[in-house]
Amino acid sequence: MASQRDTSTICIFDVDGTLTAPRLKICPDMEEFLKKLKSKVHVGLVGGSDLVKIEEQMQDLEKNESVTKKFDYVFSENGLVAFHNGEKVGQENLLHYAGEDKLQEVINFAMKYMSEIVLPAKRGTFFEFRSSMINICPVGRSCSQEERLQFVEYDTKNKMREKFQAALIKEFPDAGLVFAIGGQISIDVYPVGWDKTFCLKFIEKGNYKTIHFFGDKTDPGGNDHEIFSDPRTIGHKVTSPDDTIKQVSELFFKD
Ligand code: M1P
Repeated sequence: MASQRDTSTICIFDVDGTLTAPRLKICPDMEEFLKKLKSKVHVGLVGGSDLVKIEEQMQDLEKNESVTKKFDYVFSENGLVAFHNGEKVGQENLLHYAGEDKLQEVINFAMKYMSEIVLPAKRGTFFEFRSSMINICPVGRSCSQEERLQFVEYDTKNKMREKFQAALIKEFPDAGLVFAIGGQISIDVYPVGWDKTFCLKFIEKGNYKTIHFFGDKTDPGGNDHEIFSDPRTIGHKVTSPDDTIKQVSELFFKD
């Protein structure tokens, strides 16, 4: 007899570095694994990226089905844009919340800071203004995959983003904004509280007994830290998509 789906448990996954390699597409093994997991428990995604990027990475191109319909919950921009069973259930607006003046101060400071550093490459789109956050990208979001990896190597050695993050925090201590190192090449800026714990307000409506969270950027300053350490979740730190499969298998597919 097929085992019943446990509707009192949900697994929430970060996307980049947890389900996929950073900014790359989901691999078939992971796709299969998530389908299998979905037959056991509820499954949700929470990414820092906007929905367009999460769709690019997670979409089942053969079926041309939106990612929002494939999982119980899909949260883009940390859950500030939220979907439940394919329906949009929430969307916040950074500009309304923070106001033009404050955002321009941050953008102007960041432009000045970035104009004074030399990197292995600088391309285009240094700021991406999303519904609920500003993504600041010193190499430029239009860089190639090769230039992305070149930046990662440079940043690992020189701690460029950590220094930039520290400068932003020092300049705007009371702005009510968080400056988080989310992915490989950028810094996310959003109001305090608009981190990934924001998605829990939707999850809580599902009355789950157990909420597992899996993410790779779980250390302080990383964009998985708050939800990983939130008392409402059981946090799991993973090191790669393969490690995610390993840890989830130990929890749900032991025999
Ligand atoms: O992993 C989530 C992050 O993904 C991208 O980061 P990067 O391009 O720096 O690797 C961005 O979309 C970022 O906002 C997001 O947090």
